[in-house]
Amino acid sequence: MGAGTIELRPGCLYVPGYLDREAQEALVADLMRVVEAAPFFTPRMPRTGKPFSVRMTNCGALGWVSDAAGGYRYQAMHPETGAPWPPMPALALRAWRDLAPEAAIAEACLVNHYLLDARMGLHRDEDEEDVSAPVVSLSLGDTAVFRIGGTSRKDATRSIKLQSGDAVVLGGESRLAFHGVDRIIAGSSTLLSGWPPGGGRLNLTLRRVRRTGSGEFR
Ligand code: MD3
Ligand code: FE
Repeated sequence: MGAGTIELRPGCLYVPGYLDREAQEALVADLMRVVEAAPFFTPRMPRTGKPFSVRMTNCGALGWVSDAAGGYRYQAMHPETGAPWPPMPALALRAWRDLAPEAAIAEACLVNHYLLDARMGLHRDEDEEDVSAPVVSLSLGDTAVFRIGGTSRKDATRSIKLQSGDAVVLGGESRLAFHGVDRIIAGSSTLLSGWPPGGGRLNLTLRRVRRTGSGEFR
């Protein structure tokens, strides 16, 4: 745990300024290539088909997708192009190794794009078979007002601002905590002035999805 790391609640580590400006710019350049191969899509709620306000894509072996017919799931192909997801940027994998050194290698990197009116309601991440591994989040661009509670929807929540370059590691008791993004603060960062169109905020979440099998490379 670095000097600047703050434990927001048990298992929830907040690392402000984890990526410096140069690393943030390099990661944005990598993400441009990811999005060329795997364009952003609009996920939809299971059954109702209500669209998310956040657009998403993925890189790595598996990607998180959701639509009315199939619901929340991980799959190896883009839901619209049918192509396999592009590889994870080396910088993202390096962050995983550094921030989740005990975990098996990350299989999925979900890339969320928030335009200024996008938000993400309070939810739990429970579509992964392996919830013993943490989730690692990297924020780029405009600041998000992020909310995290406990493992029950009724638990008290606290709010923190996630700025460009900040990392969060969600493990242990916090792995199944409720969390969401209340809003994006317009004009709070210059990082995404060139790309993606509309600027806003990008968030990467790196995850282990499957349990590690015997003899599997890690
Ligand atoms: C707390 N993304 O993609 S990242 C998501 O900023 C998601 O885009 C938000 O929630 C975003 O599912 C939050 C921080 C985060 C990620 C996973 C968590 C917080 C978490 C898992 C458990 C508890
Ligand atoms: Fe989540």
